[in-house]
Amino acid sequence: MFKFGYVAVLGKPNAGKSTLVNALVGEKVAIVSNKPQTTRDNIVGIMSGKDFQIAFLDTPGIHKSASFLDKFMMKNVRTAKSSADVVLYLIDGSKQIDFQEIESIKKMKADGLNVVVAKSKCDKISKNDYVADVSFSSATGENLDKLVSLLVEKLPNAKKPLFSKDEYTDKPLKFFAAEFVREAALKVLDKEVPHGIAVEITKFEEGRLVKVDADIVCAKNSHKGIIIGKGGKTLKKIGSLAREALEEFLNKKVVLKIFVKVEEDWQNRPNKLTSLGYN
Ligand SMILES: Nc1nc2c(ncn2[C@@H]2O[C@H](COP(=O)(O)OP(=O)(O)OP(=O)(O)O)[C@@H](O)[C@H]2O)c(=O)[nH]1
Ligand SMILES: [Mg+2]
Repeated sequence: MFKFGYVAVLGKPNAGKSTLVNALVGEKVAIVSNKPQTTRDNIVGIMSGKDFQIAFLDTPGIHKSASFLDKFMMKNVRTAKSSADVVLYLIDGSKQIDFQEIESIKKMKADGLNVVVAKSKCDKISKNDYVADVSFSSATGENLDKLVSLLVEKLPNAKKPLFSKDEYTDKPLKFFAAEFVREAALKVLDKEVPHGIAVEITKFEEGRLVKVDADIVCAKNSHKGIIIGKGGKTLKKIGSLAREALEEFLNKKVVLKIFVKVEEDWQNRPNKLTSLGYN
């Protein structure tokens, strides 16, 4: 019998959710960074097997809401949790056990959700002795097959896959252009600066070349100078990293122009959030 279903991938910021989804989908559908709160939108990543298809919902890491942007992110987590057939909860295996987190997993189970708990990053030294359903590593691939079988077991039966075999995400190319710029900014910048960034694509023209204009929107005037850097050095670095990632993704040459704009406190302005696609 064929199986199809949605699996919401939940966990704290930095637990390794996006890295896992990319590893299983086999394409980079979600950006990754060593800084928390990288993912903001729910992103569908589709894994097609011989007798199953899983539509993963990569979600933002669970954290306390401070801004309207945080609220938007946590709303995404709730939507994913309530719409999925299975919740895959990731515990960061490289971090100490968090008892509050264990309580919230118990609550999800008590609420009747179909939960698989997996411990990530098993290639790293662990001080976390929580016994999960499976321990895995996206970095080495260890136990990924076991994790997938646990999920498939819990999926509903279906007549056929919902998506075609070559589909792997629900997002348009423009979304990835914006995300790759944000990923490059997360790589190059430090402290609170990258978290105060949003990226808006103002031009996306696909021909023999792909021409992309992007605005990096930052929340404070003082951040603008940091993002541009001395003689434009930092922005150049962000631009070339983002261009390389986008070229690899699209398999085409890309001409990318980036501009930096200040929108004071955009994370707390509902209208601005909407125009940036966070709604
Ligand atoms: N050693 C090791 N590192 C990993 C593994 N999986 C993820 N990481 C690293 O953990 C960090 C966070 O990974 P992400 O995939 O962005 O984590 P996330 O849970 O999506 O984070 P948010 O989007 O912020 O909620 C990155 O630096 C990854 O390279 C793994 O299996 N082993
Ligand atoms: Mg993520």
